[in-house]
Amino acid sequence: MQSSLKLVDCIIEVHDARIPLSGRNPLFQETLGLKPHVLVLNKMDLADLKEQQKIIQHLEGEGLKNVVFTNCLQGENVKQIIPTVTGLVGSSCRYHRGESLEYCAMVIGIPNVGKSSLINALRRQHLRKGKATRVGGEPGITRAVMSRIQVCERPLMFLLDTPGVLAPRIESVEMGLKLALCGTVLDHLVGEETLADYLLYTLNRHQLFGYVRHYGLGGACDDIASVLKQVAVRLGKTQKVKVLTGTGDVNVIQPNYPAAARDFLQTFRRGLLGPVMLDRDVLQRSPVAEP
Ligand SMILES: Nc1nc2c(ncn2[C@@H]2O[C@H](COP(=O)(O)OP(=O)(O)O)[C@@H](O)[C@H]2O)c(=O)[nH]1
Ligand SMILES: [Mg+2]
Repeated sequence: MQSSLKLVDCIIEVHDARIPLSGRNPLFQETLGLKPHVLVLNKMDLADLKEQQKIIQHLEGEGLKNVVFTNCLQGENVKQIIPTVTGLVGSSCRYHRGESLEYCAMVIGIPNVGKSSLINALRRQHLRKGKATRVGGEPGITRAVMSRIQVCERPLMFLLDTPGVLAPRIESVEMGLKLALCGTVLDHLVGEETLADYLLYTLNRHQLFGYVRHYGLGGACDDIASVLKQVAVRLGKTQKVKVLTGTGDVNVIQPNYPAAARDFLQTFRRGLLGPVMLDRDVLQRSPVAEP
């Protein structure tokens, strides 16, 4: 990735719009410094963007001036990216070159934020061609084969068709949990039940009670065991087990907690529990510094 970055005129960094302030790998910023950079906050359909201006100000404070919110599944705002890139490359004096020269951009980001989906969406929008790269639900499925895809005629612009995969920067346990909720870290590394517990805590704190409706629960609850038990019963994920007691065998219904936790997480990730802003606490904690 380091060597291909040298050939690139612009970096398109993709990140998850639900965690606009968490988990980005700052490494390349030092490495690249002067290269034009666009931050694409993808999965906007899953994000609560009521405080979009605050997010943009916050990112500006970190020196990120070119931010585009997208939904790569619907192609929303994807059209804004290439004009932003050409504008940046055109106005950066280091890259003032003859008109005939072509541009090359590279997509980078942490796993599962939608890098491949963005490459596909750009290709669809600009050349009306179908799938360019594989898209996968598990982090790290993209293979390392380097070729270029044309994404624009005028100016002639190419995109490396293999995104650069960065490791997320995990500064705290909570940041790690947010990253895991967004699917950027393999679930089993955290444990699905731990993650489900953090999800329930977050939904309650943000007063997002869609889960109560979705699973037909009696009401909001902050006890994960109780919620998962009800979810398991709802989904029919239970099993009868014989328990030996002093007075003989008794059949008890045992909920399948891991299956319930998995369903809870999947339902959340599909957006069925409503949009979220997992970095709301960061936005509230640190008021935007005056320039
Ligand atoms: N809801 C939603 N899902 C998306 C969006 N973009 C990508 N995805 C999904 O996110 C998952 C990871 O996408 P992928 O492009 O493979 O991510 P990569 O690992 O960064 O290349 C896939 O299941 C995609 O369908 C989006 O804008 N909205
Ligand atoms: Mg990929």
